[in-house]
Amino acid sequence: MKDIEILVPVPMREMITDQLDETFILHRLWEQTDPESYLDEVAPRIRGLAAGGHRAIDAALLDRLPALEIVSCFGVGYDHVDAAYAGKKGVIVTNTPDVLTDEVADAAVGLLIATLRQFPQADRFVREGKWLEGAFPLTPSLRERTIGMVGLGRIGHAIARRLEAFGVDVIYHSRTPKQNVAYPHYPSLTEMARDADVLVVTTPGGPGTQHLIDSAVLEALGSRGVLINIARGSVVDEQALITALQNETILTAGLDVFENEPEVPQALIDMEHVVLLPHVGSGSVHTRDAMGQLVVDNLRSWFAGKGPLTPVVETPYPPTSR
Ligand code: 8YV
Repeated sequence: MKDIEILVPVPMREMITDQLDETFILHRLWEQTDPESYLDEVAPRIRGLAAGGHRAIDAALLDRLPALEIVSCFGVGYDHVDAAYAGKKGVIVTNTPDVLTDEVADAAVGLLIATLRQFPQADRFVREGKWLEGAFPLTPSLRERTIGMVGLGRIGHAIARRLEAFGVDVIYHSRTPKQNVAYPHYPSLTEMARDADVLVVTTPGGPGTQHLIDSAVLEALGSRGVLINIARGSVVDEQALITALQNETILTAGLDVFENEPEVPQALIDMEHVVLLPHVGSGSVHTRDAMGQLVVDNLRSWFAGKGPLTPVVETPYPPTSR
């Protein structure tokens, strides 16, 4: 495989690039002084791409790489990759499902509890010496809440399973009901929001879910309502959320993702009662290692002629007639 050329457009963890270096010829695009002319020079020979970060792998880039066979993405979400177009061109796209499910589910439950019980604020309270002046104010609670899962894929399911152990009711919204799932299904998100007092967003990003959580959904969630988003910033209309928080249309929010991250609107930063995380859902050494290994293993498996390990639905393998 030493003659196979792989493009890495943006920096990736060394445990990924070191292993790819051992197996393939690696082109680190971000290290080039003139990346555009470098890409022009190597493009005809590129057969694989390792996609990190959220740099768009769009139709224009795919068209520049005529020999491309596979795009191996770091992350379960791949809304930055035009997978449908890749599929039309016969290019396989892979992601890193399963290996991050438990970590992200742990993070979602942690964020939910931290948001309700205001643990980050309580930590600041201790550090600022305020405890000496009096007790920390009482907080909202997870008790007697109904949790509305927005999406019930692998991660949504893992969160719901954890929440069952917390003794709260779980309901869910998805386009079609899931097989063998006992939680009540709501075809209408607004109706579910009316019956829930927490929404946990776990749907994939992309055009199909753009601003799914809008002012009408937040209005339906109501003044006891809490929004938790560990999916993609694009799923929530951030401006509508800011307005709903400012007007106390909903109670609070815990957000790990943002529409234009790493930029976070000042209006959210200024709100003491919301909890904001820097997209760390899968961000443990253990889980990022497992994700990185799957990025490497997908490329190795493909170029060993054994097929991709985790192809996305838009690029099934073996190919079906599409
Ligand atoms: C990653 C994620 O942090 O898997 C995903 O979809 O959002 C995260 O686990 C991200 O993809 C890394 O850039």
